[in-house]
Amino acid sequence: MPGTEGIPCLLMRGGTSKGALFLASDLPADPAERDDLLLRIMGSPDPRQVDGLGGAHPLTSKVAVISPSPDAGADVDYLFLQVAVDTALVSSRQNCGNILAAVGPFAVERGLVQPADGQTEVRIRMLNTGSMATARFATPGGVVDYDGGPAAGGAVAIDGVPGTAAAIRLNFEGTAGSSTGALFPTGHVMDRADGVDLTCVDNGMPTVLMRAADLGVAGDEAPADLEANAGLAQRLAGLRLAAADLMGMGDVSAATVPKLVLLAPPREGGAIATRSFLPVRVHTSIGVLGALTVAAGVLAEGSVGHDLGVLPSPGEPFRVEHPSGHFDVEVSIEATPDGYTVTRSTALRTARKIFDGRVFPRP
Ligand code: NQM
Repeated sequence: MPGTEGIPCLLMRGGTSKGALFLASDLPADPAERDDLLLRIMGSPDPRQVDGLGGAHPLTSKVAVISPSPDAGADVDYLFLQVAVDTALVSSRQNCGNILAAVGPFAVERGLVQPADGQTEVRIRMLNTGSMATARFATPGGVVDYDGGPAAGGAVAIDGVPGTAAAIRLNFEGTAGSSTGALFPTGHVMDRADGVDLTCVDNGMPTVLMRAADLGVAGDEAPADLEANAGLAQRLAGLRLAAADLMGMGDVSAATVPKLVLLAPPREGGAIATRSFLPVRVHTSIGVLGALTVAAGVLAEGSVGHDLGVLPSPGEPFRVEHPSGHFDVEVSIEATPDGYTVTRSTALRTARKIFDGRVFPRP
């Protein structure tokens, strides 16, 4: 009886996000029952999530459900669930590349994958979108090194997370059009709605790129200042619905996708400056798939952002500037007779095991 015995749970940071990770076999199989339980575990709905594990922000109210994969090409299946903070909503419509960084280590911690002595690779099937990722991380002596010792090649820092930790290299396959069927789901690299130029692009995260200047902002504001701009929020809400329609995404009024990203010329030597809307709260940095998607969109000639950006030479990382610094991703796209295809999507993250125990949900 879960209420009295608790449910095994690993609380982890993945990239710039934090979430509760579970074995699928420890949760109800029925999605409605599972989601009801997760709301109680995270403490939603409540703006402070005071009665649960959630951190009162979409970036810290996340859940991963992991199981051995029946797919011969994958080690584990990863289902990401966004648990809303102040509404009773759990959504599987979006993926999360930050929490993904914690999935490989979780698979080793829970015995789903046999670690090597040195570096371990875990093939992860992302159930939300059907795309694949390979995570590579240090496991000296068969134990996950979170801190970044010699087997990890030392410790690295990622902007948006204090301190340093061991690198986790994420290599993606099949992210183009993962939720919408095409990298540019409207069939164009640029569209227009409500008098604003848009690039609708999906390299793992359906996203609407717009020029910050077209919305009357500079694109370097602090997240709290953008969130306080009621006129901007109202305009963006309408643009999001219009863009989702163009992308064939149906009714997204209760969904967390598509995301919105305001673009501006880089200010700190990167390729482009970004402010991402999740879609209401503003990201304190940027999502992994969000950054891979921004890069793919901006690289395409004729897109919103292509002329604002300072594009890297082929083979150089694409530096996405965001509110807490920058995020280097490696993305290559190639023009095809039908549009564009993505030939490379990789990113570097870190993760940490914060707490391993049993969680006791409110009744
Ligand atoms: O884009 C936030 C995050 C994310 C998603 C969001 C993510 C990604 O930073 O891959 O990681 O877009 O809601 O955790």
